[in-house]
Amino acid sequence: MSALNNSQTRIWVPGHRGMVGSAIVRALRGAGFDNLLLVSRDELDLTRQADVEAWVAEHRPQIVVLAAARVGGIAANAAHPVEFLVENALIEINVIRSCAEAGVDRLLFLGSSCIYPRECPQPVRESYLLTGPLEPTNEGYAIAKIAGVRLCQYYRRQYGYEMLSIMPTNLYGPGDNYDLESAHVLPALIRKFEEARVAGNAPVTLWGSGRPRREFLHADDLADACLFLLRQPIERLTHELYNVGWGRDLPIAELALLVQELVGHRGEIHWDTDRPDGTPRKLLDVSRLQELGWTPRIPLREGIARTIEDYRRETGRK
Ligand code: GFB
Repeated sequence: MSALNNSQTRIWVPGHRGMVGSAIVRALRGAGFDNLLLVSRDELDLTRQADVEAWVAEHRPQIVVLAAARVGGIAANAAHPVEFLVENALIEINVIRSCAEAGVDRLLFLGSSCIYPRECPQPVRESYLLTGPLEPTNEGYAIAKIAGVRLCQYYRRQYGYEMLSIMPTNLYGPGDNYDLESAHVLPALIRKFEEARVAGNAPVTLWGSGRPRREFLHADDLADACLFLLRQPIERLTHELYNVGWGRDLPIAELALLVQELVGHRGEIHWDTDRPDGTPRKLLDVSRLQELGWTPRIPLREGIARTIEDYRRETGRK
């Protein structure tokens, strides 16, 4: 049976204010699901075990899409491994365990492609998990996410809960973090090129060599994949882990030229090679999800153009 029975199904989206969580809420509402359980961080701190247990026992969500996480780009991850490991592990264990104890129908856990070994063959298949050392710049975050993936697997295998994990590639979209020290590359590029354009096409300094390759997926496509998986009968979901992406990547230097063109900046680009490159490549093998019948819809060029519009609206330039 599908987990999404009717429009009155109680669905909890922890992390609903974030870029990914808010995209999932938009998708659920757009599909007619309006019995959403949304609780903000001020009302419920997901790192506090007793509070999470009490809230879940009271509200008894039937479906959970766990989108709450401490996230950040390469610099934030490298500088704060303690917080990335501790906060994410606490959120995952508290939410997943409380939901199991309250008898949740289905739980979808959102991981990240950085859980896979740094040097694994490309494209990265789900089966490569835990076959080699991790990328050091985000090891703390990756270890927490691996714990969440495994916890869902264990609950499914040991107790039969419908818990599964999806591994999105690098995500972008409206409501992203544009703080330059903690942002991911795409929002950082949009802000840097836009500010430089406004300043009369000043030069832009980017990080690393520009050679690492990355794959990007719009948050609305990820949300669509979540809905797709929630609608599948569990018998079709024979795997515990599904990669989500395009299965296509590009070098950061090429991404920079694309953002520069779409922003309309006409100036120099400098590369600060004192900043880390991170993992050389993490292209996902997306055949598992494709075989089930799901593919993304928002091409990179269009997605970036939309995100630039969103950014200009948010910063009052439009
Ligand atoms: O997106 P990003 O911060 O993280 O960086 P990761 C991707 C690549 O873009 C790196 C380069 O090679 C950066 O050096 N880059 C160039 C920049 N200019 C910039 C810039 O101005 N800002 C940023 N941030 N990068 C993260 C992980 O890895 O990816 C997380 O740390 C998570 O754990 C996330 O998995 C999806 O792709 O390297």
